[in-house]
Amino acid sequence: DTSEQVWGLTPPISVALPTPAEMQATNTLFEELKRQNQFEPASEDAKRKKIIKHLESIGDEFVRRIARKKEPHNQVLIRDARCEIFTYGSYLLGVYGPGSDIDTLVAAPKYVSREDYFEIFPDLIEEMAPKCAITDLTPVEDAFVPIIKFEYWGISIDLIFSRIATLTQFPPHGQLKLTDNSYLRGLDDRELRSLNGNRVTQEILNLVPEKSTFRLALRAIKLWAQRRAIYANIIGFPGGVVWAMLVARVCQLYPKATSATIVSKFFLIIRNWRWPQPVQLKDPDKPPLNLRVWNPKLYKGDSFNIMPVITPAYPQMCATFNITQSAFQIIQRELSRGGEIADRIMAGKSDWKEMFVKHSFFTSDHKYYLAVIATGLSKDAHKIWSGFVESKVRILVGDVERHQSIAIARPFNKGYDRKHKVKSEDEKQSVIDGSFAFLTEEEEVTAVEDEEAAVKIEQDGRSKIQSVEEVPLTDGTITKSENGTPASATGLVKNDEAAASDSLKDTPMNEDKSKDEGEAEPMGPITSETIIYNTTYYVGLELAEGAKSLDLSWQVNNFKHMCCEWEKYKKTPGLFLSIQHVKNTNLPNDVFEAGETKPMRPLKKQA
Ligand code: 3AT
Ligand code: MN
Ligand code: MN
Repeated sequence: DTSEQVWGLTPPISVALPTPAEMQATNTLFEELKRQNQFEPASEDAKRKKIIKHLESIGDEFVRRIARKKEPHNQVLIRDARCEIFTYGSYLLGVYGPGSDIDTLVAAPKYVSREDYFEIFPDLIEEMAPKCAITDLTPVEDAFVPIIKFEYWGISIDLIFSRIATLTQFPPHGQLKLTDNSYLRGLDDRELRSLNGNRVTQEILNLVPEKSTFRLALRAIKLWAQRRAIYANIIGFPGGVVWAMLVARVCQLYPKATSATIVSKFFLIIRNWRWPQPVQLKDPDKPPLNLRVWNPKLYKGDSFNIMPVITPAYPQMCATFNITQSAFQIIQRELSRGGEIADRIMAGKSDWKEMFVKHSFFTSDHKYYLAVIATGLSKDAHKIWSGFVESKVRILVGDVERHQSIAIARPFNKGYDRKHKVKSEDEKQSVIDGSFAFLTEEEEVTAVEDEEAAVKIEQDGRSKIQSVEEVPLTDGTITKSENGTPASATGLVKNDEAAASDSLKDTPMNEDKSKDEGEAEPMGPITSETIIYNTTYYVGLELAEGAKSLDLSWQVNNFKHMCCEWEKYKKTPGLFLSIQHVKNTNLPNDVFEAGETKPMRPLKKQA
């Protein structure tokens, strides 16, 4: 009797079958997700399957070549040489949409090494794929999870690799199952991490009572989390795997429920979860190997996780270790909002559209922001630098949120890439330090201290966080540049109204640069036009009640020092980092979508 089955660590809360109203709510959910373009047409689906098949043939050829090279006389080994392709991520979960990539793992027998993979595979893809199918091929060998990224017929592919150290020959395609713990034997950390994605995803699917119910509910939660800007693993919010595990746990508690019910119970259950009690989908297996697993009793560090969500596959890990106190607060708020809307939907008083309304991070949530600007004087340098800085933003957030004047420091879930054409050394400098357009002192004072005008904003509903209106934002670090002349904004390509209030000229980074590389000018003097690239990560601030001043110099400098200790930074010329204060009224236009209202500076009172 399946109704007796316990999915997960506790018995179900309810085994009730869906009511007609709940089924109807699931139908309207499905319709709304379709309307919001969350599903791919069948033709695209077939294309993905074909790509995976191609990758399998390329993988087989790759393994065969290595077999020939390393065991030229072993005819049986060469004859049976083959790889196995596994997927993970949204593709394996079955919740991918038109913009999703295909997360793919190539597994190979023990005589194939990661070095072989990076030496042979990139060229082999180009050689064996249909003409012009492959673009933007980028191998990243020294990553935390080494990866080859490319586009195949316009679909992004993340291709990672691992050997299976216990197998000299693979069985015919489709028979190898990575959920078997014995395949972990003899692997290094990078290989273990590469297998982890598929193993975790496979387990999640095995641990939910009804996959199709789970999938539709997860699609809804993923869309909700994206629209509310709380979906971003690197920046310190839950990523796809975490949302999947949370939805899976709710499915276990309501094994017979329909997707709409799962979504509404999701908000209820997760909002009231007794953190830091972990969310776990099953009792951990008896450890088959001696790998480190999440264990707050054994490891002090593990006990600091604010909302631990533990992966089900060995070695069990906390997938939410990077969630900050602020992120947690924001998630709780969003869960409350989601729960209220879900209740109304289930009562027939609202519809799903309301659930997926976009966040108001730039339009009304904050009055003050930090802008973390990672600049590179070449496209490639900028790409690795901005990626690195992105991965550190949550550390800045953690330091800032512990400041006594700060209630919440909320990172936005994605960075803004911008390209600037500069015509002079001055323009270049102003882009690098973010000062390319800033307010005069008079405007600043008016905006902060004009209480009457500020109240007006509040009534317009444009700004909610005005509790410390009378408190000037004094900031030790972020001082006006010495000469005080606003640089011209003419060099901007994408948005021509970006504005940052203050600038930080003599950054530790610039000091380090001159020490490391002398006065070398990486791109030579600017003659006509030079393009520089940057990415800006925004952190919205909420000041603590009664906050009197705000000096973030320590936090900002700490962050800069941390970033510039990176080996690659030291080796690569032409990288810069700047951190700015930006008021809501000075946000650049490109953070607003058509139809959104940009916060306005209150009009100056005529004396
Ligand atoms: P999409 O449909 O692709 O947007 P997804 O859940 O597949 O959603 P990703 O492709 O970004 O999301 O990630 C798939 C998995 O890859 C999730 C995680 O296990 C792993 N992963 C992604 N980014 C990182 C990262 N920076 N470090 C380590 N693992 C990562
Ligand atoms: Mn993916
Ligand atoms: Mn991916």
